[in-house]
Amino acid sequence: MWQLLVIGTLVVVVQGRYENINVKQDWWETAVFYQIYPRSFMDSDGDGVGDINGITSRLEYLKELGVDATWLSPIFKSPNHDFGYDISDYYSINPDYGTIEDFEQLLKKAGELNIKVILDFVPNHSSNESDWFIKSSNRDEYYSDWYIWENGHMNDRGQKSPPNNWVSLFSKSAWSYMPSRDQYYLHQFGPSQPDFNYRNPVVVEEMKNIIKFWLEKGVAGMKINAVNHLFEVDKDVYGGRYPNEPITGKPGIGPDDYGFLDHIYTKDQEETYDMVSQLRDVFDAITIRDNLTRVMMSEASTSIKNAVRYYGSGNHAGAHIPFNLALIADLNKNSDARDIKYTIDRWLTYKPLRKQANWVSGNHDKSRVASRFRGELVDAFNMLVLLLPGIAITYMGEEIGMANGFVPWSETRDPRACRTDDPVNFVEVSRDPVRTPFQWSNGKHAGFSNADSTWLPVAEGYEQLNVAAQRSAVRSHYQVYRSLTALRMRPAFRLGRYESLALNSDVYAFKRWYNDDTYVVVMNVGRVYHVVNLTAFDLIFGQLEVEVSSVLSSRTYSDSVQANYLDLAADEALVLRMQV
Ligand SMILES: *[C@@H]1O[C@H](CO)[C@@H](O)[C@H](O)[C@H]1NC(C)=O
Ligand SMILES: *[C@@H]1O[C@H](CO)[C@@H](O)[C@H](O)[C@H]1NC(C)=O
Ligand SMILES: *[C@@H]1O[C@H](CO)[C@@H](O)[C@H](O)[C@H]1NC(C)=O
Ligand SMILES: CC(=O)N[C@H]1CO[C@H](CO)[C@@H](O)[C@@H]1O
Repeated sequence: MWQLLVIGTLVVVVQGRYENINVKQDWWETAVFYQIYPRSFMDSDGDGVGDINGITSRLEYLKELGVDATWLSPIFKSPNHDFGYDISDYYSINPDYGTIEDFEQLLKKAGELNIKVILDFVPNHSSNESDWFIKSSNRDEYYSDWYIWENGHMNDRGQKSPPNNWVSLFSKSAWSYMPSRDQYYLHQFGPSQPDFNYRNPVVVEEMKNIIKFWLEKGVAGMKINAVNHLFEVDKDVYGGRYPNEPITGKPGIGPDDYGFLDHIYTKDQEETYDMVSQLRDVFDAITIRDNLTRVMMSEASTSIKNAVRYYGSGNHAGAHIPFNLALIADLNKNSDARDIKYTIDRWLTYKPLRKQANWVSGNHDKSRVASRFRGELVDAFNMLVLLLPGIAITYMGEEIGMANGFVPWSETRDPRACRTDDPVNFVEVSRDPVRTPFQWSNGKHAGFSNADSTWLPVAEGYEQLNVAAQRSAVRSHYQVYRSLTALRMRPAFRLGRYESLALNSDVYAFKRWYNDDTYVVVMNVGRVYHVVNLTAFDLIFGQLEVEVSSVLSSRTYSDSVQANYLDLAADEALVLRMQV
């Protein structure tokens, strides 16, 4: 077995270097995906909330960036307790965002521009205002068992209390009482997001129908949200009662906090992987029929070993693109070049050999790159996302280096922040700062809307930091981003091999090559100047030419540098090409 593995690896090496350049790749395999949070992208009708026609009006911008596909955070009907992540009707469009005709128009225009559209699907829970949940809470025969209902307990003081100690991701009990059934329902997220019962086959059928419905409409794929929360432990194994989760004992965490418990019964359950494979079959059936791949993306915040299981194994295909959240979860302000190398190489090590990697540097839940690291490293992170092997996934605004906005308590909308009831510490969990309106120009509300006020305030500094300014500037994050998407079309980035080094604790570098075309991407993520010697890489010597340089670099396109003596300013990041 061991020998077979070694031989298999060698074959890959040989093929990687000498294969014909016309290697067949499916459309998604090296695509750039751009996440749009529709509420904050572009408001076309002046109500202060972004919408579908707004997106349609800006599809050319995506084209200009070199984006192949966009995935939209949920646009389905929702009372917006969690801004679309609580869906009340999976078959219709949220009127805040427009109509089904508007969406069809978006698909049409996107098709003309050859931009694929992916929808975000939230299968773990519906809204508490969906007909399904309302019927279920009234014990309607057909829907009664669609959600997780449990009897409460009487506590010592004779008061009704939740079935067990489970805590929601949005803090406090994961159970809420419903008088109409005199029972509690489970919600792993907010109380407006009751969890579906995946042990009910009728529910599973409905979920497959939803996917089918939107794929038939012409979307190129779906992103399956929070997939590792689909199942809870089988209570029948525990005598018909859901067991308490063990306490982590982490210091400084109270019983209302999600981190108080070790979530061994409410996430990453074994049944999840088979469910993902069943959902994948729905995508494949339509892919085969139309001879056009419909992609399944999946999102799970979990350990690396669980994360790579979403690729599937053997005859059980998983997602095409299980999100790799390592650049978000494993790196922070204090990370140095060695941490970056370790994080990237670790993911590539765990990833199944023949599958495509993917790189995500941000989303609508996580602090922006300019704030999570620092503004000077925006280009370096875009180089990672766009030039590492595999798929690139960009959250809107990262291409211009948007930073977290400031949203005071009085204007806070995120239910995760509101649930804390804490006008001081809410900032630690609020996701509003990464959802502030997109910065198009230095005009009113940054060109996002001409309403009197917008649903979240525009971030400070938009007068300087916006698309219009960066478009007309000679050097800007936007220009760097475009150069990178153009560069990644080359075989060295689409098909080439990867090798990396931490040249010292501040300088991370990687090499990508295909046949004789060789590149080195090098970034000084430290705060001081360094001289490095790139000949530490095999077959790197002589002169290299600058292809792309970070905004603050003193170097520009086609400058020459010496491999054995490269001086890098603090924060400087370069893409270099070997001269032959
Ligand atoms: C749904 O949940 C939200 C938030 O907890 C609550 O304000 C609302 O009244 C609930 N709606 C129904 C129909 O139960
Ligand atoms: C399917 O599409 C690919 C290119 O997209 C084409 O090469 C192939 O011939 C098609 N197969 C069939 C059966 O139409
Ligand atoms: C760079 O490294 C190579 C070999 O690793 C060495 O021969 C050379 O002297 C080094 N150059 C400088 C300027 O330190
Ligand atoms: C990255 C992502 O999709 N996060 C979502 C996970 O699911 C919860 C509940 O549906 C949302 O609130 C997050 O935004």
